[in-house]
Amino acid sequence: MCLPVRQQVLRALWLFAVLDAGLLLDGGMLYPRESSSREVKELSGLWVFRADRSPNRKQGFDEAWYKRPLEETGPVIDMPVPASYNDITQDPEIRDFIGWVWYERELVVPTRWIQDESIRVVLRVGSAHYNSVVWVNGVNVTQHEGGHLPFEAEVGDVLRKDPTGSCRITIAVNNTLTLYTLPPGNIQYMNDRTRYPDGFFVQSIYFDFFNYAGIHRPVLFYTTPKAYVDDITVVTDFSDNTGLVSYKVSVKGAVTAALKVTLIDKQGHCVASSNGPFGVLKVQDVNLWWPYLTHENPGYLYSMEVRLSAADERTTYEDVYTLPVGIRTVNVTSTQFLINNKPFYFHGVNKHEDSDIRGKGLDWPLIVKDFNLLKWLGANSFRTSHYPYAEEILQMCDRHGIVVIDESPAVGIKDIRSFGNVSLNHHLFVMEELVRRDKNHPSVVMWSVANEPASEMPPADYYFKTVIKHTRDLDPTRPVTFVSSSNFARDKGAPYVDVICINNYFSWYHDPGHVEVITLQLNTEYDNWHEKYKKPIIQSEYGADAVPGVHVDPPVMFTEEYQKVVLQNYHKVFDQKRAQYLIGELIWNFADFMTTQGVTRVVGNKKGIFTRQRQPKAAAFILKERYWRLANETGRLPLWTKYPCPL
Ligand code: GCB
Repeated sequence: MCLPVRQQVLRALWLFAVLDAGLLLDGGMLYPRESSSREVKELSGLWVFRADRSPNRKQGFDEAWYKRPLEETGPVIDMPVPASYNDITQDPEIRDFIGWVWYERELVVPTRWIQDESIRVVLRVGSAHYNSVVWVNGVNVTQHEGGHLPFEAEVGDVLRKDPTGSCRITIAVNNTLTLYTLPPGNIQYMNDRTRYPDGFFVQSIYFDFFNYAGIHRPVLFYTTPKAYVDDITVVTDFSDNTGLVSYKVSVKGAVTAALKVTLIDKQGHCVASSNGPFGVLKVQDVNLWWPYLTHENPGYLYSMEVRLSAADERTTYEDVYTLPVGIRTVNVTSTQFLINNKPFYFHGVNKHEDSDIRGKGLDWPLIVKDFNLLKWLGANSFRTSHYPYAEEILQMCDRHGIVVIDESPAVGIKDIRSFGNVSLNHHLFVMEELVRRDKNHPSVVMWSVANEPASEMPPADYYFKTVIKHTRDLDPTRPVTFVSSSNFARDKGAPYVDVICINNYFSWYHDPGHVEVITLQLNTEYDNWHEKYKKPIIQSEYGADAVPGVHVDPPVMFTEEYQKVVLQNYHKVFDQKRAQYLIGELIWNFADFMTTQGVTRVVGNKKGIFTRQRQPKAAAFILKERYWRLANETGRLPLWTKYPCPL
């Protein structure tokens, strides 16, 4: 649908009015970027660490460990940040630890941050799993619930109490999950003293990945002037060859401020500019943001420079923040997913943030390797199963044109008590945190509010209707889905979503060993759902475990041959249905990943097409051939000439 420019501008202004309605959160969460007015000081590296092994895990709070250097209150060990703590030591108690762990880092901050009161100093944690309490020099500056999203606190006043600039950051993190957290979990005490020692407990989780814990993403200081750009929202559109960037800037710390907004292209040319806190930038001869393998120049990003000037009785402030902006549209019909009004077929993967030693810790070599593998594979997309991934990963997606289905941490909502108001309010809050963080990424094309909840339970209907509606109100520009595995669950969620996301494991969890049933069962399932709801379908998970290096032919389960043949049977049906209403296929999983120990897992889940060390199994080559073929069929270009597939 191509509206005239004027109508599109009005639509954008209406959107901004809607976006602010009924928010639970106050303030923005812009990614910290250096500029002429902002400094960033990363605190990655070695921190000191202690797990609170006291029976009730409360010794640290009772003895106020945050008041003095951690090494004065007991033994400490080195701990890298960012990283999960679980696999760093040789101690099984640390690997499986549940409860509070304490991190500490001492440093000296630049004198001018202390002396210059017009500088605002913010401490930001990219993510820490799950509950965090933060102190600076013994003063509690913030706390946060939730393991996958950033939080921050203004700490200038605390730092200024010590003119030497010395600074001790203490972060206590607790990985205990309850029926009301996202994801939910439950602690069970085993009270049979003939079988378990005193105080023995286990944490039950209802999701299939290791509950890695610790400080998973960078901790850093950043500065802004006292009057600063607090948040920016952009919504993009285009009409013929004119791009439209509707923007809204929120300012804090000044009653009045002048704002200049400039859009700059890759060559450094200013292509549009405007003044004021909201407006629409018009870009002639626009370079749209296109997904990888659909255009010769995918992932085109403009830079939107926001320049604020303000003054109070004492001084003047200038703040500069530059946001990467990709101009693109997303729409859904009953049979298609449209990016820039062109049908887009997701041929991609599901991932996890997971690797040897680091667990869920952000790791640049791993991130870059994974993007190289995605491109090698010819994958154009992934789902952030089953929680929001690091902002740094989404920035890579923006730049490389990898399309993202952005999933909340609502995985494994299986207990009826997790559908009450406490959980619902928390879920709404988390959706706000997620949309606030990721709303400006062009790569993010859809929100997934949950994975495989027990939505067949009676209270789930109101629960999901509310979460989906809230998400749509927060962001009317992107479709919303939830991912389901059982037919019952799907039937409950499907009326509310824009796209039906189906997980199934035919010939694995059902009819194990019988790959011959896949095509019949998949066809029946698709036709039923599409006929009933007239919505496009994504195969959001399918796959089979393969222990690398295990071979049997004719294939049997857990071999590389079996994984291949499962995929090939699914692909037959995908090829029939993608001509109709199937809009994507995402393999489970990109790479093997760690899980809790159990009788169905051989040192983790082995459904990866790559090993955990990112080496290809036989299935990776099947998928690579397929994805490059799909890219050539569905891409807008003669891809063979532009993208020589490394087959
Ligand atoms: C699923 C889940 C995913 C599991 C996968 C499996 O349906 O969404 O988290 O890892 O199945 O391998 O069982």
